[in-house]
Amino acid sequence: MAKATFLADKLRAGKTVITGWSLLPAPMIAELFARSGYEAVTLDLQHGMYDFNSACEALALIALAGSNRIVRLPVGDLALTGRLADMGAECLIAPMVNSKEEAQAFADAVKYPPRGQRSWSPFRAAMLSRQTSDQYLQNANDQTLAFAMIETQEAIDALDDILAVESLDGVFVGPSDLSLALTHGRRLDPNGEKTAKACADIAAKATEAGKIAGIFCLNEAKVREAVGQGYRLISHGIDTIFLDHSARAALREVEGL
Ligand code: 3PY
Ligand code: MG
Repeated sequence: MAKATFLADKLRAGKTVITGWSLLPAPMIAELFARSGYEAVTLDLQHGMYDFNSACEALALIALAGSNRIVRLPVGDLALTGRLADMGAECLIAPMVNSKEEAQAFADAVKYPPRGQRSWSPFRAAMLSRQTSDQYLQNANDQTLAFAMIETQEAIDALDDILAVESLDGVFVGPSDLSLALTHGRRLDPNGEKTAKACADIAAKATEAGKIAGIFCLNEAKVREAVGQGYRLISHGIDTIFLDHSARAALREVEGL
């Protein structure tokens, strides 16, 4: 059986990883992303419809198809953080992290002592990463990534402190919420100039602090811009949008017959 290739190793080696983004809780959709060649697939438990059971199933199918496994958590859910790490998520993205304390509590839920306070029993994660429990214990803190989302004014104000949390591996920018924060709620402008400038600043600071920078992108131009800004974990391709666009296009082809 092929040896697992860990997301953490790729990102720490400076590789750019593009992740598909799945909101629809049919695990085979996540598998389709993986089989179509996406190097990683993210299951969205914040704004998507995944629950614990559908996420568990999808994580296994992504692993089976040979891609890397990422979850975006619901806001502030430390219990689910540990449970999804146990079920084989290699990277956990926590939304709306606004302070050093919140970043620390989240990273503590991802890492085993002495680096954190994750509780032991990763039988599924060990299985999916093809390791014995002893091997898993030895490697888990390096192989299981904690990313805090930076998407509020509070987070920007606390960025240096958040980046100083040692056990945090990276930050992940949510440009939509960030644009709302930057315009005091007046404008949703994830692709705008002001948002782009803030994204560039966050990537520069993260890289300087030795953290991995990640970002949610809504089009190809934004992916290119993000790569140039130093982002390495980049989402591009959302199942709901794929389906919506394809359904409209298919219907247009036969409309009026
Ligand atoms: C944002 O852009 O705010 C996100 O969280 C992406 O889903
Ligand atoms: Mg957001």
